[in-house]
Amino acid sequence: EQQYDPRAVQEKWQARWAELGTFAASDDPADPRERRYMLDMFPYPSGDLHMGHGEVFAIGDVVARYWLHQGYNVLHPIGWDSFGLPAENAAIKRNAHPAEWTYANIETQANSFRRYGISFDWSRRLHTSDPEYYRWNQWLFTRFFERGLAYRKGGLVNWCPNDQTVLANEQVVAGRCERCGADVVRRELTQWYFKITDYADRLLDDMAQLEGGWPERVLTMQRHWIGRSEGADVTFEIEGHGPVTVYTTRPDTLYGATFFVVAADAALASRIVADEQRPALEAYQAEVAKLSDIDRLSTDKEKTGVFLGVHAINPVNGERIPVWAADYVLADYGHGAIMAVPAHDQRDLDFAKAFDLPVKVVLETGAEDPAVTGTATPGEGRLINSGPLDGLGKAEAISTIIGILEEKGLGHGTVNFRLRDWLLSRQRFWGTPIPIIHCPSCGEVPVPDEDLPVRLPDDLRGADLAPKGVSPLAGAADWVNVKCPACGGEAKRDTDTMDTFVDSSWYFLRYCSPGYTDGPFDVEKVRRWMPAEQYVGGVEHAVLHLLYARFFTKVLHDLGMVDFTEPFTRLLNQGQVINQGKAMSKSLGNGIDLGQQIDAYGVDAVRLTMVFAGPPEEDIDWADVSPAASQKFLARAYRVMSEVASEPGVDFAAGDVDLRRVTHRTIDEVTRLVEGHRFNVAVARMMELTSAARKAIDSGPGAADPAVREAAETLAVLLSITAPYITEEGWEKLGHSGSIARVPWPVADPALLVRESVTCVVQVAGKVRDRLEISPEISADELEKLALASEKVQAAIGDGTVRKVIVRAPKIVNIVV
Ligand code: ANZ
Ligand code: ZN
Repeated sequence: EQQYDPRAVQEKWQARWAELGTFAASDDPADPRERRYMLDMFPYPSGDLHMGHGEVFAIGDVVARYWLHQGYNVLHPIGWDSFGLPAENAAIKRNAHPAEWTYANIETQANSFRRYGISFDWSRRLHTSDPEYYRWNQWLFTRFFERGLAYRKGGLVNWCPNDQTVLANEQVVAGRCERCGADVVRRELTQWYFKITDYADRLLDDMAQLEGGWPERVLTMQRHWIGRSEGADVTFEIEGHGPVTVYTTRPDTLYGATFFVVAADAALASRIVADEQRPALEAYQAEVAKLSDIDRLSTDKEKTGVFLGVHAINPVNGERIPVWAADYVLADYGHGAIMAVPAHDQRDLDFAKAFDLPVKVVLETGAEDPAVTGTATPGEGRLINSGPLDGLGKAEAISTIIGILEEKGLGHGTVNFRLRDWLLSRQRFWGTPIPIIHCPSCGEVPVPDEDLPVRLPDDLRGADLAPKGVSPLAGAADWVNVKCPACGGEAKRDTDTMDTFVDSSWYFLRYCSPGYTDGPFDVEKVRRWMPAEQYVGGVEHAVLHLLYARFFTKVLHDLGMVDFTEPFTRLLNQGQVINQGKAMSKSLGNGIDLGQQIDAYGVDAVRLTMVFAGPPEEDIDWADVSPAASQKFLARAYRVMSEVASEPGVDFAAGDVDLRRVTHRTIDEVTRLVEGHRFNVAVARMMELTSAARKAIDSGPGAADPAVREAAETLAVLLSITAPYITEEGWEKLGHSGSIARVPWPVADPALLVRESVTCVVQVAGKVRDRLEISPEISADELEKLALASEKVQAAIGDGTVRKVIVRAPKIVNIVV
């Protein structure tokens, strides 16, 4: 009985891999192998690795190791997304510097990754909180700034009262801070933005390149987030206040506008309100400030608003319509004001009902009068009550009215996006300082490239970092006060730091040349490795990180630094690891610790369990899987490898053909299953091969048959992509030296894939009349039909009547006449 000690074997092979450089990607331009880049979303160093990491990296490693076996030059790097709030909060609590907590956790995770046996090229390791890394965030910011793609503006922003910092729109989830869950409020502040809206069209159009390679739901989420709509800008005159433009997707309904609504919190509302209505407006504004956009846009929410005491003039028919302020119109979408068409827009109709405003139908849709039913008719129809548009259909009416508006200078066709510019400044410490110096005479002056990085001061700690609404950096006078690089006068550094999503928007490029000092990355090396063929990570990044990374790539393309426009060819979103049907959490007490699982079952069994549990996209309920069963299977596989009694290099062709057929069918299927990311089914096939080999040893041709060696070697290579340690050990037992990781993936012999056939004897009245070559798995019914269809059998039956057919599939058919 072979004893197998996972811990000893793990340590042995970790050392061996490092020594052999097994997983080092080659940058040698003469290396003839085709390059492939396998990228996992890099971790945040919040503590030790958890079960979720266990899953992503186990899955990513199946692909990386498979490619290595397929002979690719594989880049599979690792690094840490190591700036961010948790480190800062920990530092405040412990009166320490955030770097202490951060780098201690990174070491813990790095050790766990080593133990977990992921095929990383460790020489490319990076940490975004290293000055050598964030220096290039600053350099890139400066390039963006020079092109007008980084700018500062005042406006209403999302503010997390708990974290005391602003948040990007993408970080507000259902009105709450994505990090801490506090209700987000709106504040008027001057902040830095990236002009991602300049790229809205390209972010949308380039998705054509991702069809098929990215999950459809991620593409849909991005499409919605970008939110392109086509419509028209139409200018109304507000009596006594001049022209105001609205955005509408339905200019065809212009004759049906019966009132006008301004966002309660838009400056326009305060500007045009009549004196007698001002107190009412101000009271209302105080209420609206407490609401999130989600609340405001909810169709279920009761409609509220205030009449502003002024009227607007419909540009096409001169009608006077009342102007209201309401919360269901948002200040920062379109123009922050709308023409309300209650007959054909439900929210306008709800508002009209609430305040007893008129409803005018301008589309004949066949449905009943919205004023009566309370249900607006937003669809298609023939135009009525609409002057020159009467009788037209929707599309025709839209182009006609746009033509009329353009001719009169009262409007034009336009495109609108839901996407807002990316708010990137944060009032926190543990991030990349924004490399701008504010000079009273020169304004915003970028720090010259040769003075980068602008390092974080290292004397701030503990309470110095406590949130106070302005960046902790503002308290470091020595750091803040500098000379203006342009005029030499007294000036001050910008004290905000960058959103950490800036760090993760280009880290995958840095991996291609991590030590590079002449720029963020070596353009030539990036050209060779990128785009990353496969990216693996959680779907929670569908609109944040993945949109930002795509945006950065396009800007870098325009800067002439990369020659592609999409960074990730294929994306796989793994499911979550849950327990007892629920997400793991401290409060539920259903947490599972990755380290403990590894201690109990060994790395291979845990990794195999992750991969075998189901399709990679689906959640794994740890209560439903069995690492103990995985461990047992691995022991069986290892025994097969240990018991092979022939020498390496024997001629497989001389081996037992039945076992050879199973082996080659397994190769064929597993290859296709791995290519199609059906890893769990691939593992099931490997289990079948193990059983077939076991049987051949025990009750078949025996352990010395060459086919047994072929099966065992094949099993070792196939299984090594998800159980690396035991297969390395097995490979050694099989008499080989070196790592199994670079052994060529086996190729199925087509001759052995041909389905086996057996000979079936057909008797008529006790005499053999025909022999049929058929599949051994044929059903009795099918075999009976085949036998009766045989010409020889038909001839033998002649005029007789078939009284009975006895089928013993697949060997004999007996026809009684
Ligand atoms: C009149 C109208 C008639 C509209 C109709 C719709 C149907 P999307 O598709 O999302 O771009 N709208 C415009 N600006 C708004 C704002 N700041 N806050 C809330 N709603 C706003 O939506 C565009 C439509 O949403 C516009 O078309 C406008 O209502 C409303 F039968 O104008 B519509
Ligand atoms: Zn100056």
